[in-house]
Amino acid sequence: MWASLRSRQCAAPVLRRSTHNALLSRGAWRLYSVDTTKQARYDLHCSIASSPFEILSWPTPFTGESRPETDRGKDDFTLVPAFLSLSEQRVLLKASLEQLDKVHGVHPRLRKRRKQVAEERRFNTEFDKMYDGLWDIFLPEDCYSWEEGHFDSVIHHFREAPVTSFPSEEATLCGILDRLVSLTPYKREHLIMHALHLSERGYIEGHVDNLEASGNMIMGVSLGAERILKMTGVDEEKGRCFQCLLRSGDVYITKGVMRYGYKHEILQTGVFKGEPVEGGQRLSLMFRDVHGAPLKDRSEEGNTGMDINK
Ligand SMILES: O=C(O)CCC(=O)C(=O)O
Repeated sequence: MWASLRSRQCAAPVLRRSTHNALLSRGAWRLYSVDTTKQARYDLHCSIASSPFEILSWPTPFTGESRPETDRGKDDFTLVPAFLSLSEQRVLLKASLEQLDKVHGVHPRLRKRRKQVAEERRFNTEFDKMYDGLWDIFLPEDCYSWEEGHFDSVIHHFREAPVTSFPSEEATLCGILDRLVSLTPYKREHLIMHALHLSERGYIEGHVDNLEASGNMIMGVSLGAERILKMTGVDEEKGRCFQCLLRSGDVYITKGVMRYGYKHEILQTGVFKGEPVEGGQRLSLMFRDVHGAPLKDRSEEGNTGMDINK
């Protein structure tokens, strides 16, 4: 069922007949990252070392000046580094892993293995030091049953499940979801959510999400290991390629040209600005708007978070 979210086809024909051009032309978003702690913004062509973007190829070089042929699509990719605090990440990760277990069930053999791991961790005094952050929540690879990915699938070594609601939505989790939804121009009831857990060996090949299955926007929340998101232009965007380093707690949003005119890909391991990115288990929570979703009325909103969608 979830394969239907994705396809390898290029998107240009739909761009031309897109009903979402109104959104594309609003031009309100930029290909920048917003650092919520430092209030910093990085443009794609920003050369400072801490920028989370790396250009791999771009036909018209950046000069620092804004030019339409250089800037096309820049408004359509946003990265919000460190949007979720560690405690928020922990709550969301636990809930998402619980949801995956609920949907797929846990084989008795894996239950036994998980018990064994819990015991080992209880008696390992080094464990707390070794696994700070989120790593006590992820279990070793052999505690999960992974899908290998069949021949036409773009995802390999993963577990995936739709999320209509979480097994238990207490106030903290609801607050986190509200904050995430506040980054989008849609209401929660108009967003399709799913959780995608990649094993250490897991990766996602370049693809454009199925045009029929959802609308103009895709938002991803990264939890766990650092991974590289590679964006490669197709058709009119061919020749443009950049990558973005996703860390735990980061949120990225693609729409318009970046949604329809670029393939997105999550690498297993890679090199970002000359530094190796080792990979590891990662869980992403993905949000997509349903076709025809109305934009929410901003005047109705409470102050739930940061609005990057102006
Ligand atoms: O995990 C991600 O960030 C991307 C997921 C993805 O490519 C997909 O669900 O189609």
